[in-house]
Amino acid sequence: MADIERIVILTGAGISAESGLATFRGADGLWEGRRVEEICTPVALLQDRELVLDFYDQRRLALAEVEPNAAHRALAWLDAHWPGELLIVTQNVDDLHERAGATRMLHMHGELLSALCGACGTRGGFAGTMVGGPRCAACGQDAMRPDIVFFGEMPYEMERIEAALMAADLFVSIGTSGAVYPAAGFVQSARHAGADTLELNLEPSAGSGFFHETRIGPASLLVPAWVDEIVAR
Ligand code: BV8
Ligand code: ZN
Repeated sequence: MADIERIVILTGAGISAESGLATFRGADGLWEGRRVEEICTPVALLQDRELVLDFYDQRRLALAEVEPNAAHRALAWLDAHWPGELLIVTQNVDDLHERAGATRMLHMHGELLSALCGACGTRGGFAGTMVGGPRCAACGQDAMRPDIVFFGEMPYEMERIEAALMAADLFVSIGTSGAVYPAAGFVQSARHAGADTLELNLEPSAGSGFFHETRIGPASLLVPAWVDEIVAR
């Protein structure tokens, strides 16, 4: 690999699987028999508000039962010690990267521990349950929703992400099936901009063909090994 200075790391549900959080498209990838593509939409929020709020309430409450795993901790260590540019772009809405200590990161699909007012757009930290929950503190309307990017909605911080991909020397994708865009297209953007591209995943993904290298295995083993390798270069 050429000299590496600027790294972009994309993570998906697979990095949190060994912490006990269900992935989307694994065997357990359904919620009460519904697919995430059916629940995670603005229409579902309008038509079946309680079901959507409960889907996120349950996942928000489950955060208290889980801990970051060795993969989150290895990335947090790299974040703290890597002298060059580094950005962790997570598709995940859990707080396991933060709890492991990562700081140079962003949640492109939103966060369980944040609420958004559908009426006035106010966003803020939220830790409770939304079913029968509070009204918006800013505008007083009963329009609180999870601060989650639904299908058909624009992911957060896309300009910052695209700038990082254009400048990257190395793009690493960890624990994602490559099923959801625009995240699934990041590898192509990075590669087109001249970055080396590496995939660490439990099984080949929809995007594996776009990576210079794919390593197959659990994140808790592959990620610490990759961090050791990149700092020893
Ligand atoms: C947008 C919310 C445009 C949070 C999510 C047709 C109709 C409508 C839309 C579209 C369409 N065609 C394409 C689209 C666009 C759509 C899309 O891509 N749809 C797909 C289904 C075809 N995308 C969007 O709508 C996006 N927005 O395009 O906006 C726009 C443009 C201008 C203006 C306005 C709008 C928004 C996408 C975000 C949707 N929100 N989630 C939540 O509920 O969590 S998506 C959801 O899936 C999650 O966020 C997750 O991040 C994402 C991807 O899932 P993965 O993280 O990859 O998880 P998955 O289970 O799939 O895979 C896990 C992987 O880990 C597996 O490969 C497995 O092997 C591996 N693994 C398992 N265990 C381990 C492991 N790896 C390592 N170690 C282990 N132990
Ligand atoms: Zn409001």
